[in-house]
Amino acid sequence: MSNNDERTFDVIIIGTGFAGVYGLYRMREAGFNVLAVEAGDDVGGCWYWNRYPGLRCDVDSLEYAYAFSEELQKEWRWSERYAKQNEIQGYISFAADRLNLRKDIRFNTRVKAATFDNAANRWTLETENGDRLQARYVVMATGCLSVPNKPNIPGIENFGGQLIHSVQWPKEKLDLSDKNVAVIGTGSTGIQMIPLLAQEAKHLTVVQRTPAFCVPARNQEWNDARIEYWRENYRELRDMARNTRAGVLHEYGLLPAAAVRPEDRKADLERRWLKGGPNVLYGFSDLLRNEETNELVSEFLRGKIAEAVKDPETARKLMPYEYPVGAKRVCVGTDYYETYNRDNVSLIDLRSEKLQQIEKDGIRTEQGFYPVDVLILATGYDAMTGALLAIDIRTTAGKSLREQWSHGPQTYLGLGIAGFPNMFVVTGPGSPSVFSNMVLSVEHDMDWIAECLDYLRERGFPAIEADAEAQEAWMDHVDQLARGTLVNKAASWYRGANVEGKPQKFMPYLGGVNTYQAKCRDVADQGYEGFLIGGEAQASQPKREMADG
Ligand code: N01
Repeated sequence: MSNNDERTFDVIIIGTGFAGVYGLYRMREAGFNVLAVEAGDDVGGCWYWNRYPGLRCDVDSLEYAYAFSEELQKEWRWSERYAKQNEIQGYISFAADRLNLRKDIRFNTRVKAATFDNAANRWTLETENGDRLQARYVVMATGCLSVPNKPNIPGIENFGGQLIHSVQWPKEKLDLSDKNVAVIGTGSTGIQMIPLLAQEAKHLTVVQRTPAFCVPARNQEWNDARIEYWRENYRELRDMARNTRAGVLHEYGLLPAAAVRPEDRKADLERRWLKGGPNVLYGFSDLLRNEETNELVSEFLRGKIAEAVKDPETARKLMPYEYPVGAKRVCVGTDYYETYNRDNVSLIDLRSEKLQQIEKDGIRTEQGFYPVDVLILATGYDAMTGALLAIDIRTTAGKSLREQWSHGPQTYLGLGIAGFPNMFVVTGPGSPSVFSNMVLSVEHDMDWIAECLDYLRERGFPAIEADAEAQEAWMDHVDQLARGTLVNKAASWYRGANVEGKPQKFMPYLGGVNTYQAKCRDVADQGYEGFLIGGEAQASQPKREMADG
């Protein structure tokens, strides 16, 4: 394949994580001429880039897997409830090999610009290697959590030791045995790595800006009976998951807390706590809508911190009070709180101990100096919009996505963007995405896109674009759903609050996976209602036609 490909592909997919790998297969099976491009040198997306110690998924592995293929399901055996990074990356890689996809993936190819020619109905992609690629449709499978957030921490440029962002963890093993290590950030990433770093490092200093709620994983190896049960029933089980609000087979309590007797509430929380994973958050139906319910669960979780951490002062520092539980992502960890009982672990709680600056060999706060040889930024991502806006996306009609989203993202169903024809986003802002089982959601989105492209092909329509009015109505709906809950009471990455200067707007759709997928189905059944379909109609007329399509 030459670098400057003269061909116009039907579809180019950007990214080969779970979404891109499935999308490539799905589009190919539908008879499209499809290419995937990937910045890394292997498939896996976030599971390729991230390889920090302790990284696992916090959705059961049997559910955090493709559902579309009986063969994949039968041939792959997950070893544990919460699979490790290398096992998940291995699985995506296995799928790519088994489905013979690699020949249609260009690795080490990062797209830097994409321009839609409104007259020719064609996208041209420019890569950092200087290649140009053309396609009628582009599918952004670039991931919600892929661009690292590197905050401007005072003095960080003066640090003389080894500085690592969790997303760019070195491939070679780090020997930390005689090192003073510090971690900045106590989200899911920090919480997974902290217990393991504490076991390895001479001393570990944790810098906490906001404490997270962390529930115990209670990870375990799968036994054969469990695996067999899933293999035999996997179609039904996956369909059941699709019909839930998170796309995961949690045990969803149907009642608000007020409808449950006080003694039963506590017993149910305890039972769920022992079961492990996020189940403890699904006991009451109104956790995210009712402040009293939320406080009840928050207080239960704070009580667990007090039980786990021996020093009451440290325990108090680790307790979140400033936001409702669930309004920031609840973390799933192993021995996280217990780690603070170790002699070689210190906690800098920035709420009570102000950071002055990072210096050449450590961290200076108002209360002291902490020597550091290795400084780890577990500071998260420019989530949901970062990877899309990292590409300069424009049209010859004068649109720029960076300009259009300067006040926050706007999409129709998370899938289409008004003003940008023939471009689809997978798990985009305005879809359940990060509030769902991502694997289930990416499969849904890719299926929907492939069916839509098939519809256009059958009818000879060369262009489709989200209608601006439908988009506005959808985003109002997304906003209303968030306003009906407590989620706006936290400075979370769901709202862009973690990145300096980013517009703050709650981005995921909170109506549930089941409702969302039904809505997408209706839109398709109504001839892609809310989309403008343009071009030379050879069959039935679309509902509305694009002005210049
Ligand atoms: O990132 P985060 P993450 N000074 O943004 C702190 C998924 N994931 O990589 O809370 C000091 O959650 C920041 O503080 P604050 C999962 O969806 C899944 O941990 O903003 N601190 C916070 O403590 C997750 O939610 C898995 O006040 C600063 C931390 O850095 C998402 O990825 C594993 C700071 C960032 O936490 C992101 O998780 C890992 C500053 N200037 C990740 N800036 C699993 O499947 C930021 N912080 C298990």
